[in-house]
Amino acid sequence: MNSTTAAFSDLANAIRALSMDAVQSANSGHPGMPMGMADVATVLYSEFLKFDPSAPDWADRDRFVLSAGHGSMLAYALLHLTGYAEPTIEDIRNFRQLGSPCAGHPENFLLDGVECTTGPLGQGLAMAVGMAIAERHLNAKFGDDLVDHRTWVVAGDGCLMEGINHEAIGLAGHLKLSRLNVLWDDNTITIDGTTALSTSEDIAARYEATGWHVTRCDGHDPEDIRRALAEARDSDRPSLVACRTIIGKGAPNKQGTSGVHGSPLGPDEIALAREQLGWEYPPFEIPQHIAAGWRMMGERGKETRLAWEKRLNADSDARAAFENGTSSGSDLAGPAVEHLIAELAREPQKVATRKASEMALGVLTEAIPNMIGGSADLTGSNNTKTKATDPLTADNYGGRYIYYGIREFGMAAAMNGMALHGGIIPYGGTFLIFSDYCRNAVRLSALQQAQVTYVFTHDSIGLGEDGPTHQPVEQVMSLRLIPNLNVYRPCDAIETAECWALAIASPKTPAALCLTRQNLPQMRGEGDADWSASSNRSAKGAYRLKAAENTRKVILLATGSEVHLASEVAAKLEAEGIGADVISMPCWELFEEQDDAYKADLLPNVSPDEILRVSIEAGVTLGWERYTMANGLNIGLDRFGASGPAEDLFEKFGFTVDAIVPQIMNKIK
Ligand SMILES: Cc1ncc(C[n+]2csc(CCOP(=O)(O)OP(=O)(O)O)c2C)c(N)n1
Ligand SMILES: [Mg+2]
Repeated sequence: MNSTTAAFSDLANAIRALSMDAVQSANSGHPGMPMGMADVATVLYSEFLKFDPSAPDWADRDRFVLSAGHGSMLAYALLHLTGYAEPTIEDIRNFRQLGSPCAGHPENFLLDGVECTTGPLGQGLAMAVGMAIAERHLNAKFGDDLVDHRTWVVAGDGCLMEGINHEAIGLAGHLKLSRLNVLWDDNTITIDGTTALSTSEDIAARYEATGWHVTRCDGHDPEDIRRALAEARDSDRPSLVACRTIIGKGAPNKQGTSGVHGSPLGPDEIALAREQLGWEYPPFEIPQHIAAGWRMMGERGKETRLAWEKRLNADSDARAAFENGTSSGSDLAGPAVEHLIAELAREPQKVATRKASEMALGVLTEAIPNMIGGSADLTGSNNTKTKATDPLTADNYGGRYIYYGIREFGMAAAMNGMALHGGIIPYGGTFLIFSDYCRNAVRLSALQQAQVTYVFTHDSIGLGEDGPTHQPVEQVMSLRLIPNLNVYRPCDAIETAECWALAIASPKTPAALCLTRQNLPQMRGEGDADWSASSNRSAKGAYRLKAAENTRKVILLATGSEVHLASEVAAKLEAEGIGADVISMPCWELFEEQDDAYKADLLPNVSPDEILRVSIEAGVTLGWERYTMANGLNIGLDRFGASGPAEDLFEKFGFTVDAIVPQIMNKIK
C-alpha cells in the first residue's frame, strides 16, 4: 500500500470512526449497525452499486435503501465519503441536531442520495419492492439502454421480523423481481438482547419458500461478501444475502451485545476501539489517502452516467419520449376529466362515488401513461381497474395494474417506493376500514411527500350488511389527523372527478379518497357544462353548494354521502321559513389553505344564536367543533355501526331529515 491507496480495512473503518464519533458527539444514536455493516457497505459501494454523487437524481442509478434506518450514520458516512455535496463533515458533526440534514433517521427530503425515509422497521424493504417494480416497468417501456438498475437494501433483524416483511417479500417473489437484493445484517442482536429471546424462525427457508434466492456470507470477509453479492446480482430471483456480522464490530468490550445497538460507546470504549481498529486519527478527520479511495468509487460512477447520457441524447425522439414518460404528468389531470365532467353536467348520474372514481380513472389512466393502479384483492369493489391498465405481471412488467393480493400494508409501502423511484404515479385500493392496516405507510407517504393516491371505498355505515367490522366510523377523521395528507370525501360523480384531478395534480401531497359503496344522487351539474381545471370547486376544499333563500339561520356542513341529506334538511328548513346554506366540504385540508376572506364568507364569524352551524357526517363527530364551534350541532356516529341494509342503518342512527330537523329547530328556537 502506498500513500494514495487505502486498504479495504481503512475504507471500512472510516465508516466505523465517523459513526462512533458522531453518535458520541450527539450523545444519541445507533453506532452498532453501521459499525457491523461497514465491511458489507464498503464492498457494495466499491464494486456493485451504480451511483454518481455529482448527479444524485440520475434516473438510472441503483437505489440504495437503508431499511434499518436507525443505522442512519451508515448512510451519512457513505454519502459524505463518496463525495455527495451533502452531508458535509460539519453536517455529520451536527448529527441529530436541529438544522443538520443528518437527522436521527434518514429523511428523503433532507438529503439527495437518501431514496426514502426509513426508521419504521420493515417499511424500507417494502418500499424497495416498489422501487424494483418501478425499475422493471420503466425498463419494459424504455429498454435496457435507458433503464437498467438495481435496488439494494440493507435490512436488520427487525425489518425481517416485522409483519410487513411477509407481504413485501411475497409480492417481490411472485413478481420475480430479480434486481432486488437485500443485504440482511444478520447479527442476531436486537434491542432486548439476542434474537433467540424472541424468534426461532428459519428465515432462509421462509425466503426460499417465497421464491427468493438465498445466500450467506461472513459479513467481515471482503472476499466472501464479494462472492455473495455477485451471486445475488446474478440470480434470476430476488435475493437475500444473510451477512453474518458482529454488531458494533471494532468496539472491543461492547461489540456483539445489544449495548451497542442504540447508545454512544463512551469515550473510554471509543479510545479502545481506535486502538483495535488501528484508527489513529482524531474525530471527524479522514486522512487524504482514505478519503481519496472513497472518492474514486464516486468518480467511477460518473463515467457510467455520462455513457448513459450519451445514449439518451443519441436520439432526440427517444429522449423526449423518456423524459415525457417519466415526468410527473400532473398537469394532464385537469384537462383529462374536463370532458367527463361536462358530460355528467349534461346527463347527471346516480352512482356510487366508487363508481364515479372508476369513471374518472378511466379518462385519467388513458391520458396519463405513468399512472399504475392496483388493489389489495378488492378490484371489483374498489373499481380501480380501467381499460387502459393491463395487469403488471412477472411476464409483462409493461402492465399498469397490480394485483397486490391481500397485502394492504405491503401495497401502500410499494406505492411509496414507486412514487419515490420516480416516473410513476401509483394509486391503489382497499376498503377504508383497512386504512388502519396500512396506516403507517400512509403516514410515510405524507412525511416523504410521495404522490400516492389511496382509493378507500366503502367509507361508512352506508356499506350496509358487512356490519361494524367493515364500517368505518373513526377512519375519515383519523386520516385527517395526518399532516400533508389530503383526505377527500366527495359527494357525487362530479366532485369525485374533481377530487381525482386535484390528487393527480399534487406531486408532493398524497391523497386518500373516501368513496361510497352506495349510489348517491348527483348534486352538481349546474354551471359545470363548461368545466375546466380552474373552475374546480373542490379545489377550495369547501364551497357553498346552495345558498339560503330565507334569512340565513343555519349553515349545514357535510361531506360525501351526507351532502344530499344536508340539502334535503335545508329544503325542509326553508319550507319552515328558516334559511339554510349547504356547504359541501370534500377536503378539510384544502379549505384550511384558503384565505380568511373566503373562510369568513362560508363561515361568518357570528354567534350561534344568529347562525347555527351544523355538521353532518356518518362518522365520529370529534373534530367537527373546529367548524361548528362550541354551540354548534354535530350529527354523526360516535359508536360502532351494525349489520343491516344501508337505508335501515341511516334510519336507525338518525341520518334522516325527520331526525335532524327537530334537533336544529330545538337549537335555534
Ligand atoms: C416498527 C418499529 N418498531 C420498533 C422500532 C424500534 N426499534 C428500533 S431498532 C429496533 C431493533 C431492531 O433490531 P435490528 O433490526 O436487529 O437492529 P440492530 O440492533 O441489529 O441494529 C427497534 C425495536 C422501530 N424503529 N420500528
Ligand atoms: Mg440485529
